[in-house]
Amino acid sequence: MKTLDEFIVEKQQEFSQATGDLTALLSAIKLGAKIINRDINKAGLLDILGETGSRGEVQMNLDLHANEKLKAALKARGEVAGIASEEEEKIVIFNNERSQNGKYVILMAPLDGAENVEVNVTVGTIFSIYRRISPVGQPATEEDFLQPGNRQVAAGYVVYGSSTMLVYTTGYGVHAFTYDPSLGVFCLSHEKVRYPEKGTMYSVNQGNYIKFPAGVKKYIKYCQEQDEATLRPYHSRYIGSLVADFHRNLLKGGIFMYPSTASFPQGKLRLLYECNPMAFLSEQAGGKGSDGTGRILDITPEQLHQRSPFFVGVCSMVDDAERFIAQNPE
Ligand code: P6P
Repeated sequence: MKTLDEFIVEKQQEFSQATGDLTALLSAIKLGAKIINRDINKAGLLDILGETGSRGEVQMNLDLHANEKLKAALKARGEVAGIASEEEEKIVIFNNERSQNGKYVILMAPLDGAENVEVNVTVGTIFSIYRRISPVGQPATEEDFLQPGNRQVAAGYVVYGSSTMLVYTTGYGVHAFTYDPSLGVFCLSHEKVRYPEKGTMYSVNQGNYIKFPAGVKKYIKYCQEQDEATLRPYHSRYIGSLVADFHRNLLKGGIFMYPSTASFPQGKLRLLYECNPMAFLSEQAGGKGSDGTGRILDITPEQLHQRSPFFVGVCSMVDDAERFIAQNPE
């Protein structure tokens, strides 16, 4: 059994700064994950469910609870100069002296799919880590957060499912750790996770079908056709929780799609703290992350909470989706 801490120390030289930064950063995320894991497991017994008004989307109290726990854990680490969060309108700059000397900024979705907790369905935490570009020793600025996804130094997620797992990459492969609550540690369970060569699952909310772009509709029909040579029809699997759908597709081979829809003309998922980290992980596992026309990680962000259409998973499946979209321009 190898714990996350032991694994990180062993691999520390692979992180961009071999000074123990990754250990500190992931330790803070690990602490936040343990607290969130504990609280969602008894959410029904605590007064942390229920909806609160918010910008554009219903926020669950649990979302806000997870945000506060992760923010506190990260603020306590001198390596983090500030965070951006799905639950925060603006960037949160950590103004204490230690944090102003922090070299990293973190973007996060503290509890993606929180609405699923009420019905006991898997949810997740997503994080994305960048080296700041503003001068160390001064407060972080918004430019630190609006970097293209190809500048990430680390990214990962925690999936709170039948077991709780932390999955991350620093650009040297994808590694997964399963939480052992009896010991309070994350133990290495999957080293260098790779997508299967071929995928047989597609994840999309078919309820939006009528409003999808023509190319997406044609690709979905392609997934449903009978063709043994290409293992079709694929299985349709959709949990409605990005981290859960992504994690299953990573292990079993599939594609996740959230195209533009009538309700979300730019797509629903957030570029900075949902699409970019998942695309980084996907590429590191031998897959792809696309907005339907090009590499997600090459998009230069303009706004903190901007959305993007998202196609992520096995290379050949994302290639097929892009091909149908290109052949059927709107
Ligand atoms: P829909 C959860 O709200 C989320 O942000 C992702 O985790 C998930 O993939 C998507 O939205 C589900 O959206 O519109 O299919 O319910």
